[in-house]
Amino acid sequence: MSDIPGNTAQEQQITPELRQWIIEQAQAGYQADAVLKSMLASGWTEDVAIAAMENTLRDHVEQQAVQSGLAPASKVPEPALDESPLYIDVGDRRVAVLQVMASPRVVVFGNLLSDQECEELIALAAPRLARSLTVATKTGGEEVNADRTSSGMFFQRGENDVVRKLEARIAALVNWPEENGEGLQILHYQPGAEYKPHYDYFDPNEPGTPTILKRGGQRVATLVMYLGEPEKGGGTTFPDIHLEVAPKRGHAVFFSYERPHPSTKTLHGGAPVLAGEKWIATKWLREHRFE
Ligand code: PD2
Ligand code: ZN
Repeated sequence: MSDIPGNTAQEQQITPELRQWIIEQAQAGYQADAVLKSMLASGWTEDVAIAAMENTLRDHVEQQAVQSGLAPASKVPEPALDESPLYIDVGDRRVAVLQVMASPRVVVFGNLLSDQECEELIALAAPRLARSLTVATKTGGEEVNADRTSSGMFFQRGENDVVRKLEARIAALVNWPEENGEGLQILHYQPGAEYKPHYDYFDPNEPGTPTILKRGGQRVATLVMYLGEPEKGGGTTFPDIHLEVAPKRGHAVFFSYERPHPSTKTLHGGAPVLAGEKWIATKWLREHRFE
């Protein structure tokens, strides 16, 4: 590994030369812990060295992405996980943090909904179910899609007590304004039903997308909440990262995507239900107020 530039460790200043050195070490294939060790040996304090590495590499990756023609990253919803809490207090409930992945950002929560709330949502939705539609990206309208064999419905934002309570809870959990959320969607999957892998953001290259974006900008995060568990199958899969989240009642999986691009690795699907029935509620979060 090359020498660390300058003799600034006493002042702990992140100079452009230091930033350049950090980028070069990463490009040369040195792992983060080796680079950190080298900085510590030169007198850097751990906090400053870690922050310098994280900030420098994050900015660099973002710069490269924009230079290669990608849209700049959007701000995204994010739960407060900095101190690795086991629970997040969302006002009326303590939500358990069960699993956290940094990139892509995927977080599995437990105890987001009570059994009674799950049952109430299912009962209110059941009489209003219809075969699920997906957004027709060619036109901006909606269409039946063989890749999505569930049935579903949307609640209006704030439509009833249980929806209002849940929406306030979600806003507190992921630090995102309630008004940027689409209405809660309830989906019901019977045996054999599935939702083939897809991205939840709107494809910027589709002609219908500009119309869709007028209602609140891009989707930037998704929260899938499990209301009723099947006996087998029905997990939420993330093929790029070989992850499958079990559809356990009261649990939820959150994931965010800072630009509408596959580099976010947020391809995901609902695996076929093999036995029993699966019920979920999905909350899609937009960049801006959703009208
Ligand atoms: O039901 C699911 O697990 C699932 C999978 C993929 C739901 C959604 N996407 C969605 O509602 O966007
Ligand atoms: Zn989805």
